[in-house]
Amino acid sequence: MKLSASELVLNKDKSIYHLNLFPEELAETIITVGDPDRVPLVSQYFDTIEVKKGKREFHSHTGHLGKKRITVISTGIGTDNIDIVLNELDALVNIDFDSRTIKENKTKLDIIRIGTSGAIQSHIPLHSYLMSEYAIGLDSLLHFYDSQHVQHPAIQHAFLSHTNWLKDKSTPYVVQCDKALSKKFSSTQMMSGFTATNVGFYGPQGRILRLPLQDSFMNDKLASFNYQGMQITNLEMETAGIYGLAKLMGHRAISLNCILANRSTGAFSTEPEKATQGLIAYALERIVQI
Ligand code: R1P
Repeated sequence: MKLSASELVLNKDKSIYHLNLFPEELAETIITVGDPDRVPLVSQYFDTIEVKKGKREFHSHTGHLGKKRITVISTGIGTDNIDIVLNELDALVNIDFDSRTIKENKTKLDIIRIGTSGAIQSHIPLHSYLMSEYAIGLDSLLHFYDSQHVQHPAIQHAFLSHTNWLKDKSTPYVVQCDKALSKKFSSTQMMSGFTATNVGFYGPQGRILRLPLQDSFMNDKLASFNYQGMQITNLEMETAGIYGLAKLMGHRAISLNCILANRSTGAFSTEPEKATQGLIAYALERIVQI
């Protein structure tokens, strides 16, 4: 089936609409970061950089580190942006832009998020590295796709009843990382966690500046949720969307978080850049070995 101009949107030069990339400009190993300024902090380690592109919040550098060809791309904030980034990355490798048809032989991407996050358990120190084994999406992104088969309904039901979750907010979905990739990034330096992904930084993460919350105990309930020994460790804004869409599309994804805040103790890092740089170096060391 031929995808119409309104479904597969290309720029005049035939690059993909938002990411502004041509298929040949994308590597099969992709690092996603939220902040566009983090892109050069990753690519500074590359031996060579062949492509530098940018449009809106989506900035990308493609180059080589050793034998590995890597694209680092910024997603901006939130799973709404993840919908754009994951779909366009997938289109770049699995859709033929000339014929506007889906390719028969699919390419599997490795997608590694290097992000920042706030812990909700008091024992998780600032600057620790946390890999999301599972993620719970408190946004609604995955429900727009035929996605029941990649969700974990038993955990979702337990979460709904433990938190007395207001359905007006969302129906949470639970998704898992790629297990093979998780092995590649694990070490004694890397904690394993269960990440909650939400649609905002303030109310949706239980922060009160001036506005009262619908549930002022939300973070306590998230922290005390325990499903067969599995506890929610941290809050951020992309991981569940990345895991869900990557799995549906047949890609492998892993989310690595540098813990910059502890919401339980009220602490925030005084050296966020240095801490994040450490995680970038850690991730790149392992990416070249994949
Ligand atoms: C909020 O400040 C942003 O930081 C975290 C959240 O997920 C959200 O995107 O990740 P990044 O530092 O990777 O953007």
